[in-house]
Amino acid sequence: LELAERLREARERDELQLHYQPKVRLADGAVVGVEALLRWHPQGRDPVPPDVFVPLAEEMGMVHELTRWVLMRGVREAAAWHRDGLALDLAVNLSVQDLARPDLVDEVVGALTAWDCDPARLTVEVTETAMMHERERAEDALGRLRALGVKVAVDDFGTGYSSLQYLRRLPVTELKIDRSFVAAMAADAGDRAIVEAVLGLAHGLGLGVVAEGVEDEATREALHRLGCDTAQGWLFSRPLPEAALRRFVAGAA
Ligand code: G
Ligand code: G
Ligand code: NA
Ligand code: MN
Repeated sequence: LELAERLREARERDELQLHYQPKVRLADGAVVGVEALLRWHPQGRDPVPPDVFVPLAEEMGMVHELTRWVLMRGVREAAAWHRDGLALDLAVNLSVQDLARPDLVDEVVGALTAWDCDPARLTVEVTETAMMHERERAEDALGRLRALGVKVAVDDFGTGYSSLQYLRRLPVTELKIDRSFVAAMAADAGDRAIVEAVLGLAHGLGLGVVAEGVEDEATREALHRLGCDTAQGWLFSRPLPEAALRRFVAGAA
């Protein structure tokens, strides 16, 4: 309960931060985008990991406040990168509760307008479980975002309850292959087969693919051989604070 009270005050107390994990194009190593990941460091305490406080915020019905903050901060920083000539896409995670509320699209538009950011530079990441849970509203909200030019990624693909039929109907542009399949693919033929099947599915449907959780060179190599476009993971970079991200991109260019 104490943690919950502190979370309510985290924004006012300036305890939230965004870190950015690079998404790398495998063909040439270029950083093509970043995923924004929320960090919370309560004053005078250890940081609380997002897989603890995001579910807590969901329980408390305050995840929309976090999402609004992430959108405003992330889009503001992305617009500054673009003005500085850094062509980086920004991906923001949405929770299932974001899909269920009627003001999501207005809020995304509000952030893009406030910072004068090109909608085509923004991707929202939604887990397949969240999409399936909120089918109707997800289809509506994501369709409206797509119509504005915002891209839609299916996060943690392969781990949730999903229907391929529905995937075809949803306005998605990208599949993110969950790291549980990617981690061992260089050594495990079964995992490799799954990754290959997802790549085939994505390409057949005209979708982009991001492999998550690439931690070693052998995995990068295997993904590149299988025709995967883009990857994310500790091999390239951990999620970084904004200033460190700029240094990373400058070094990779
Ligand atoms: O940042 P880390 O890699 O530890 O993320 C752990 C989990 O928290 C992931 O499932 C990630 O999607 C989720 N997460 C991180 N930042 C956000 C955010 O801004 N919004 C939502 N909804 N989830 C987030
Ligand atoms: O659920 P989502 O895919 O949004 O979560 C991203 C999570 O994965 C974050 O917690 C991030 O820190 C973590 N992550 C990113 N790259 C790697 C990696 O290469 N290995 C591992 N183990 N975790 C990673
Ligand atoms: Na994500
Ligand atoms: Mn993921």
